[in-house]
Amino acid sequence: MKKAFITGITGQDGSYLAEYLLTLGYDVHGIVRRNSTAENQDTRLSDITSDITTYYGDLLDQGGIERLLDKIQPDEIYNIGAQSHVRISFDIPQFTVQTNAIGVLNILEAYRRSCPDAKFYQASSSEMFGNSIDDDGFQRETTPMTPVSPYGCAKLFGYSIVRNYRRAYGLHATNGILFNHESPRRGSNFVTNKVVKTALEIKYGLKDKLELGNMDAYRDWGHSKDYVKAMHQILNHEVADDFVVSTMTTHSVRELVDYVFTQLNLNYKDYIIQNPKFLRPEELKYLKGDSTKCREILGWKPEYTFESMLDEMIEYWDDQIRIKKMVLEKRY
Ligand code: F7E
Repeated sequence: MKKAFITGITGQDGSYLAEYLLTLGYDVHGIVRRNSTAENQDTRLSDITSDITTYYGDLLDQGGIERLLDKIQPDEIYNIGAQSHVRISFDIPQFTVQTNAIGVLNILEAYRRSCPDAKFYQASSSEMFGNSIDDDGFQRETTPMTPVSPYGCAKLFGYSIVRNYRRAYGLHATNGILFNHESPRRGSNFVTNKVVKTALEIKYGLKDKLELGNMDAYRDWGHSKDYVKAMHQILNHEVADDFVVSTMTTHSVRELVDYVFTQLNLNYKDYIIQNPKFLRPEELKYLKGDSTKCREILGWKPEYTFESMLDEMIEYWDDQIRIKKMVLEKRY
C-alpha cells in the first residue's frame, strides 16, 4: 500500500486529492494547522475522516514536519498547503512569503533528510507568470515569469527551489503550474464561489447586491477534481519535471458573472456594485494556459468545461441557500 503525505489536506485541492488517492488504494496522511476553533476545520474531509490520518503540523515548523516524515516514510509528498488568496497576500505579505516560499524550503529540507527516495509535488501557480503572455496569447512552461503579487513572488521562489533541489540533490521533485481551479469546495472569498453564492442569495431574496472588484480580468478556470488527477500524474511521471495544467480557454470575470446570473434568470447589471476594496494594488490581467505538454506526455485532459464546473457550483449553492432560507424563516 503506497503512503501519501499531504499538506493543505483540509483545503479544496487537498480534500479532493485525499479522496482520489483513497480510491487508488493509498494510505493517506496529512497535516492540519492548529486553530482555536477546531469545529469546521475539517468540513471538506467529513466523508473520509475515518479513512485518513491527520496530525497537527505547520509548514513554518520544519522540525515538526521532519519528525512526521521520519515516522511516516511516505512514498509521495504533495505540498499543497499555502496562503492561497492573492489579494490578501497584499495585506499579509510577510506571512504569505513565510508560508508559500520558506514553507516550501522547510518541507524540501525535511524530505531531503528524512525520505529522499520519495516523490515530491509542489503546487506552483499561474500567478507566477504575472502579465507575461507569449505572442500566441498563451502562457506555457517557457513563458517568462514576472509575478505581480506577494503571492506570485513567493510561489516563484517555491517553484525555483524545487527545480534547484531536483538538480542539486537528484530528488524526484516536480512542479504543477496550475491555472485557476474551482469547485463547490472553493472558499467563498474567491471570485467564482463568491459570485455563485451571492447570486443564489439574491435569487432567494437574502441579498440585493453583489460587490466586486475588477470585472475585466481574464482567467483560465478549470475544476479542482480534474486538477488533482493531474497532480498525481505529474508526480508519478518517470522523469521529474514541470507541467502547466489548464483548460486552454479563458473568460473574463464579467462573462463568469453573466453566465451565472443568466442561469438563474437574472440580469447581473441590476445587482453589481464595484467596490475598490476588492481591487488589487497590481492586477494580473489575462491568463490562458497552454497545457499541451501535460496532455501529450501524461495523457491528461479535463472532463469539466467552464460551464459544467459553474453548473455544479450553482446546484450546490442552490441547495445550501434554500436550506438557509428555510432555517431563517423557521427561526423568525
Ligand atoms: O480572482 C477578480 C480578481 O481571487 C480571480 C488562487 O487559487 O488562482 C487563484 O487566484 C479574478 C482576479 O483568484 C473580485 O481581481 C473581481 O482578477 O478568484 P480569485 P486569483 O487571484 O486568480 C491562482 C492560479 C492561484 O494560484 C491562487 O491561489 O477575479 N475579482 N472581483 C475578484 N476576486 C475576488 N477574490 N473577489 C472579488 O470580489
